[in-house]
Amino acid sequence: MAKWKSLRVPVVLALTLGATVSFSTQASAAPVCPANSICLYQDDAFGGGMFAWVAPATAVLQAPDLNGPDYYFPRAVPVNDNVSSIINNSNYVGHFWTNANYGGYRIDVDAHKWNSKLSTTGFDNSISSFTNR
Ligand SMILES: [Ca+2]
Repeated sequence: MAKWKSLRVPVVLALTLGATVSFSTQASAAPVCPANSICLYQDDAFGGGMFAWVAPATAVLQAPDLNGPDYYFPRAVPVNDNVSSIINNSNYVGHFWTNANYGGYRIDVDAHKWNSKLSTTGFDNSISSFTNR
C-alpha cells in the first residue's frame, strides 16, 4: 500500500499498486504537485484545495467521473465542476473534459505544464473527467 505523511489536502493514488509517495510537510507552503501527478485546484493560481492523482511515470492517470464519492476538496467541496486551475506534472498531455466519461468540451494541458486560470479559457468550474492518454 502507498503511504504518506499528513497533508492539508486529500491525495489519491490512481491506477497504481505499490507506489510509495512522500511529501514534505511544510505547513505554510502552498500545495505542490508531486512528480508524475496531475493536480486539480479549487481556486485560480493553484489555490484552495488540491486533489492529486499520483502514479509511476508511465502509468495512466485518469478519472472518468469526478462526480464520485471519493473526489472532494477540503470542507466537503466536490471536485466535480469546481476546478479552477490545473498542474499536469505527468509525462503525457492531459485532456480535461466538461462531462463525465471524456465527453463535452475538452481543454488540454501539456506534459509538465499548467493552466493557472481556467476562467480565461471558459472552463472554470466545469471539469468532470480527465485522462492523460
Ligand atoms: Ca473553483
